[in-house]
Amino acid sequence: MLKNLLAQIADDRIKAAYLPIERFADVKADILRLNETESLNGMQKTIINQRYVFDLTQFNFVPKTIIIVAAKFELVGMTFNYQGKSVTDFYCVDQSWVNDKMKQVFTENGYNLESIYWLPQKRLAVCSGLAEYGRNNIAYIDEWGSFFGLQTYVTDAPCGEDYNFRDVRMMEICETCGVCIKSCPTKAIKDDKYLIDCRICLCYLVELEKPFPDWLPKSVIHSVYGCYKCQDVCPRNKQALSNITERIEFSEEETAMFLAGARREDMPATLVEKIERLGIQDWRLELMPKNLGALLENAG
Ligand code: B12
Repeated sequence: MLKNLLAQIADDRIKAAYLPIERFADVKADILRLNETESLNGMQKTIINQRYVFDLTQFNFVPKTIIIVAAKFELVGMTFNYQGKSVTDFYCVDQSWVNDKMKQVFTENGYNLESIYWLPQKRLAVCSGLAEYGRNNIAYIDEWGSFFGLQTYVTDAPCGEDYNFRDVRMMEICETCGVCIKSCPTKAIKDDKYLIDCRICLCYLVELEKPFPDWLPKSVIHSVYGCYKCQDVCPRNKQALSNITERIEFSEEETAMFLAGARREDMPATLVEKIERLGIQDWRLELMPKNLGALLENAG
């Protein structure tokens, strides 16, 4: 049944798996065990104990199934030109249409469907057979590497018996590779434990609406919206990274607008079109002055 519903959304940019709602208890119990077996930092404790709380009574329908959707990122190159400097970066563009399409198909077939962000998305993707963990704590799918986003939904459509459920697992290649550990600019990926130190992960520092901490060598900042070092060097990502076929060029004036913290409504239509193609027209623009500024400084 669920297979038939998902067939109506079939697209080569998405892959989906599903689990009966009862299985979530197993996943949650495994995660809560980390409280005892790992020395978690405050952020990890908050996520595990206060965010990944999944209350079935919050819905106005009886959830029967969790659906996990992996949506391939489109990698779009960006070039910023400013005062004679030119810096390149890339952005992972979401498949933003998936949510609406899921809603439409399930509603048309008489079911309720709610998107929920605060579920252990990577772990659910791995346990449902959709993905495998990499040593860098990111989930991988064979031909896409790690360049995809995850979406999770609950629905009252019955799951049926044709689902997979397996223990959490890491890709075999990671057992002996370790290049992500070596390349992590802030040493957030640890040799002796699987969980990363998320408070020093460059992605976190870049996303934070605060200046970079003093201990961080500014020379390591290489992207406006995150860090790609552990994914860049990963042998499982070679193919995905060769797929950057589109590049958006930002002129001197456009780059200056980003640096000045311009919002969407302050921008000319030509620039709005570019930021909307990337999907950065929201809060992401607020990160531009800090991060693009650092990138341009690094360009000498
Ligand atoms: C908080 C968060 C962050 C934080 C902390 C990330 C972290 N790894 O600790 C920061 C800001 C640093 C971050 C960065 C990134 N994030 Co993020 N992030 C999240 C968020 C909101 C929660 C994840 C989390 O911290 N959970 C708590 C921790 C404890 O759980 P966990 O990371 O799943 O870890 C599990 C495993 O470690 C497993 N486990 C425990 N022991 C062991 C042992 C072994 C051997 C194995 C295999 C597993 C295992 O159990 C843990 C609990 O499930 C999720 C969305 C969501 N709802 O889950 C997105 C999410 C994980 N992020 C995502 C992305 C894309 C990124 C970045 C790649 C973005 C970028 N390049 O700029 C980086 C990757 C950094 C990295 N190396 O992990 C995607 C991942 C897609 C994918 N392909 O895997 C998600 C799912 C968002 C989405 N909806 O698409 N992120």
